[in-house]
Amino acid sequence: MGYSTDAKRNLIIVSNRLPLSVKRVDGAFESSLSSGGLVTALSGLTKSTQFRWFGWPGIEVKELQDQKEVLKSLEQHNASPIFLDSDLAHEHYNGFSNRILWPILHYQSGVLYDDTPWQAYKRVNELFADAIADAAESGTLIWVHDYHLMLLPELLRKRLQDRGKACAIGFSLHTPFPAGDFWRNLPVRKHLIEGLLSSDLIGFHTDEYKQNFIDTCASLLGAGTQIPNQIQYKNRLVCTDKFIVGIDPQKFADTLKTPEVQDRIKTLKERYKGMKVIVGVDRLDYIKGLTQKLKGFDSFLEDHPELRTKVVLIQVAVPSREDVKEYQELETELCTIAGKINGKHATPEGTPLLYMHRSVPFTELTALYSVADACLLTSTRDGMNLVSFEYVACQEQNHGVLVLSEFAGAATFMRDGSIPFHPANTTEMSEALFAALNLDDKERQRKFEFLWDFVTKNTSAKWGSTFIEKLSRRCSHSSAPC
Ligand code: ADQ
Repeated sequence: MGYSTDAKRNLIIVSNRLPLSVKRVDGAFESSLSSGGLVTALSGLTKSTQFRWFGWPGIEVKELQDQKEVLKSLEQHNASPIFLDSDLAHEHYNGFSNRILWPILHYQSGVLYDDTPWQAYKRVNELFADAIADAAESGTLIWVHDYHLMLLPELLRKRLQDRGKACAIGFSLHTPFPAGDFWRNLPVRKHLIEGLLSSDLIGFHTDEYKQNFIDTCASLLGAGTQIPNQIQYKNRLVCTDKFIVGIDPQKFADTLKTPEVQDRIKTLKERYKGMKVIVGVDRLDYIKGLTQKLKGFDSFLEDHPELRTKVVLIQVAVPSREDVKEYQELETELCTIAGKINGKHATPEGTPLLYMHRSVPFTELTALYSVADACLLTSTRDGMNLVSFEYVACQEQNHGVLVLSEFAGAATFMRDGSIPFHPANTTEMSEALFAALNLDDKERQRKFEFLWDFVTKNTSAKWGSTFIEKLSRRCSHSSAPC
């Protein structure tokens, strides 16, 4: 049962959301590309690999006739919708995945738990398993993504066996996996781990997350973990590994060359002539450390009052999970802090902080990355952080400096090329920022070359093909060592 290169038929990608959001406009259904780290990573893969993508289309579609229309409109993008009613989708996505699981995965204390969202989480994983078990053929590689679907490998394996289909199941976690004891806070911790252990291959962003997972399997389930990267559980061998997720740097290079972006860069450079520009782009999420970032910038301006008119921080905070209370509260808090900072440091010449709570078009994003002398990323925890890669991809001309929290997964690989700091330490952040803006040309070039080499070598296409290749080897020899 080898893996054929007719990958369109033989590779299924599964994520909670499809990369396309469907909307009803004047009675008809329209789809548009959605944004986020997973979409960025997997869209790079579309250049090199063909696959069918399963996920929720982001809208409730009740009528059968309407479902057929959505199905047809997504078919041209090789996307297959899994329809969920809105209450169930809400409880699964906001209730369990984002309010209970996400904080645990990112070391947030004060664990929440409630049975209703947990039941919804299980139900949605079952519905996904039903749809995919029907669609897969023997020999199909099934690559499941992220924390919304941790039960899926087990549910799917059972259904595939019942249908007599032999498929390889891979799983990639896009968040950290927390250390030792932390995971035990979650009452349903065992179910989720057992769900994952029906995979043939589990991928993590860093060796640290992988090892945390392996240790948890040993302590929680007594799984055999003596051989590196291998977990022996219930007569199955599960392989684990680190796969460096990346971006498609060429897409940024191509966009930067367009007249629209070149014009925009010129305008921005004119506007900020004689000033240093710092950029920040983050989903509005507490894991991105935005509160810490604004406080650190405040500290920086207090430490260097002479720079108030010479430095600007352009912070894009992309709206995210707006139905979740914690995110609404964070948004209010950030607006207040941003107002206070400008109240304190503004001069008739202008304000040192531009806080934008909205999404910006891709062309504007690349122009901002390109004109910035530094990029400040302050995650308190972050699976990888692809914004750090994107900034580097847009800095081939200027060799801007990356100021990167040591808690972003990306810091594991980019430490030597960036200026690292602890995000809770505002003094350290202020010093890191000052150092970045005053780095001599030689050191800036050295750091940049290191980062450029890393970002251009570890592309999303490479990430995808490495994972798929390894998964296809598991498909051919499921008992072979990892
Ligand atoms: P995210 O938490 O979403 O991803 P990140 O990795 O930084 O975080 O990716 C964000 C992506 O969204 C970037 O590609 C960025 O360009 C895009 N984006 C940001 N603002 C945008 C805008 N205004 N318009 C369009 N696109 C925008 C999760 C994990 C990360 C992990 C990724 C991938 O939380 O830790 O790196 O998945 O695995």
